[in-house]
Amino acid sequence: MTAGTAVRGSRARRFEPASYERKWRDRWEREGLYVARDDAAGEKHYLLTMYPYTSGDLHVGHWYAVTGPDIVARMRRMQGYNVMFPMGFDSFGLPAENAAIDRGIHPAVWTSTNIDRMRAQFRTTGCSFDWSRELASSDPGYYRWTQWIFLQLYRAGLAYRAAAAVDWCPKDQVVLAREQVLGTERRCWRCGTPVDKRDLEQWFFRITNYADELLSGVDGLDWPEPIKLMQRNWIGRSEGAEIDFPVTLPDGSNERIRVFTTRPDTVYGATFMVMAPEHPLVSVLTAPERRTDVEAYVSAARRQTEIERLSADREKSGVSIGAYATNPMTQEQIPIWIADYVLMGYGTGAIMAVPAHDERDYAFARRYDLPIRYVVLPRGGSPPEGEPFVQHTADEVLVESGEFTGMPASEAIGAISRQLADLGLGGPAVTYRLRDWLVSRQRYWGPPIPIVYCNEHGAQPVPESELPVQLPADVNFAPTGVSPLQSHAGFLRATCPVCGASARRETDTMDTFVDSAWYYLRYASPKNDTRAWEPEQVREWLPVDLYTGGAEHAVLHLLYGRFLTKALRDLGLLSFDEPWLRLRNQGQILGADHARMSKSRGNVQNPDDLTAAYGADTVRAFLMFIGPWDQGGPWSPTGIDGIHRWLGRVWDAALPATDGARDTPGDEDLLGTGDEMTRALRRATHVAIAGVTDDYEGFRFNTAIAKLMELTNAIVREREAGMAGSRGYAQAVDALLLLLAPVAPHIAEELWSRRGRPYSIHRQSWPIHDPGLAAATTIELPVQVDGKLRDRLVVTPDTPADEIERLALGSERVQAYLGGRPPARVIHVPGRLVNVVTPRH
Ligand code: ANZ
Repeated sequence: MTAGTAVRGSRARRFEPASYERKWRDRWEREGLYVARDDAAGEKHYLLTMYPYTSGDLHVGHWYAVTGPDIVARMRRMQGYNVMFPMGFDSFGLPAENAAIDRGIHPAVWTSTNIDRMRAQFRTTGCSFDWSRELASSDPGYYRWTQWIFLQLYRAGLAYRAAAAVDWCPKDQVVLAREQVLGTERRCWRCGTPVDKRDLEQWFFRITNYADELLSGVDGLDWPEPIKLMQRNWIGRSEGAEIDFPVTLPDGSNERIRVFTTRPDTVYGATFMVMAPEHPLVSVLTAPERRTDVEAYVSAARRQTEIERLSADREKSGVSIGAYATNPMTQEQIPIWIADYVLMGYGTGAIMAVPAHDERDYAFARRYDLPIRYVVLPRGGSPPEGEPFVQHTADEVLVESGEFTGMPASEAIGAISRQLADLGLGGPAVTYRLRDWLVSRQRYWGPPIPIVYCNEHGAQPVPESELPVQLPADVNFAPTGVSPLQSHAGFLRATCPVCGASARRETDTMDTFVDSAWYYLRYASPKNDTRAWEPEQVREWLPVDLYTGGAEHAVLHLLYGRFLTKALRDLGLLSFDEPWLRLRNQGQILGADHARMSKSRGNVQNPDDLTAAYGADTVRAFLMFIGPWDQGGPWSPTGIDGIHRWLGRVWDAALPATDGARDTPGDEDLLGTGDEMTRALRRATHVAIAGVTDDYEGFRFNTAIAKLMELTNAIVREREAGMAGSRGYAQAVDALLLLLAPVAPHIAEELWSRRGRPYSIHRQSWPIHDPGLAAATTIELPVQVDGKLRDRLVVTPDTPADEIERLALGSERVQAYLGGRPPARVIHVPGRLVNVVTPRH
């Protein structure tokens, strides 16, 4: 329909999102508007948002998470970038399996039903995902390559099997990764059940080989500082020395107990040693008469958690093993104890105890009456009474420390480490809190680990040509504590790739974090069925330029992906060091009661209902307007109406007016100063272009929308002043629609089309702001008397209205017409003109 025939209030003129949103989405999809082409012109821009668990319905939080990056993706396309913005599903893992168990349906069925529903819901958000690249981690075409990656790591010695005391959830009947054990109460991350310990053969990835590079690489990343700090703390680098303490075994042979210490300067004060109860030398060294006590202590310690063992206020306990080691500096024989405050998994699992300078060693020495010898003191100071001396400042010196006596402690750290190295008894060392990544799970719904066990040849990798090791569908997956695959005879049966004899297949599956540690690579060539990724496409698209997602993945997922990238690089399979150059985290959308949205609280907002009532654009704009995107905020049920009204105003402003009330031709004559009047609008337009672009780039969507609202107001004012027919007006409306397109893609497309502009608005060039126009520091305001131009005022754009009216009335020329009488009226159109109406005679 053409504008001229439109009738006010007719159906087609009304702002009714339901009448066009779906139409445009279908067309975008049909025409592949957002499909990323490998060979397209423009600088590549790979924008990725974390793929979701296939948990069921999309909630408002999903909408919130994806709309932000979608805005940026849409702007980048209009700026001429070749954008890839893919989406997929994290469809393996416990959530799917547990839900399937609860509902009695197969995980595969449950998962694919959810994927279909979630994909359809994602489409209603209007997000510009490239669905041609969709992937799901539970698809054999995907997990085949997860298994392939496992094999590459295995061959490189980066995947290994080891017995480990692992955290075990008695409810889910599954081994947990260290990170899945939450809080000091050590509860399962999924079900909150307190976690036990069990000893099992497990598969690990050797992430600790990369501890140093994972740490130093953090510095160069454009990530939020709190996330970078969490990565650093998780890796937990500690500098010090390793020192060997010689021991003689009962059979007369010589051994050494290696310790890690951050205070090699205190070695002369090491009056006893403490080993972790699990230390392999404990049983060898224990004197026969101490064996019963030691064994009882060891088994008690194993039942405790790391947190309990490390807790500072707990009374220290331990037992002597009846053996002695030699302090390598004093040559004294010092007794060896075991105590649960020393952990096997940190440093070397043994310490030199320096009770004079360490709180825990001090408490232990007091309890068991072991010698305490002060070896570091403030210059000229004396030992404190009844407590250890733990400060470590620049002004301390060594005492009773042989040739090092009198040396500043800070210097002695290096000097003693060097001397120990010269003696072949250790040297400077660094240790990390980071542990190797436990990747095996005794569950069904994950990629089977591609290993078989042969009686003759032990663990053997499945040949790559036999991948994928398919998950059989016909299993009983009720949780029993062992993998359901263990009772599947067909799955278990395998042949040894070395000798061809029958072998038994590994039944553990991989942690879902393995899937998500490489999915960003798969999007580059998602359909390739001969390789995990096509090197050429990976070179073109990777690394990811901008990654977005929840801050809850600050440590694990992000660290695992970084590790895998580095490991694959070292295997010659990738040529970059970091997968995600820039990271932004969205905040959380809370319920109207300011609490986390949850079904049990009944404060969950269903995006489907909102979309049906208001349309997707309103929901998107509303969510982005709640507050800074990285902070989230509470849902306010009233706010959405205001946003909806704003889009209604955009609608009215963008369609040619037909109500005839204001923009009659006579108005233009009356005002007579069209050029000056559009100058203010032009300025408002260019200010908006600059500000909105900058805000989108900085993820400040709320302030971007505020600026779009200001521009809308400026346009509406212009229309009310009768300027809707001018060229400047049309340009301002076009600019508004272009700037609005990333936030509200449907209404922007609909209005663009109704204004006769070429399809699609999402393929237009991003408006470029003219700093000269935006930066005008003063404006000229025409001053009329009874509609005729009589004077001009030069003011700043932010001069208050009453001040402008005062200046206009104070003008000599205006006063000449008023002749001392008060005016009948003063009409002030902000930014455009002042018209003084004289009283009638
Ligand atoms: C002697 C010493 C003297 C120590 C002194 C401290 C102060 P961070 O900084 O956390 O790395 N330690 C080493 N391995 C341990 C283990 N497996 N379990 C429990 N404690 C262990 O801490 C390193 C310090 O923690 C090491 O330095 C060691 O005690 C202890 F005045 O060695 B220190």
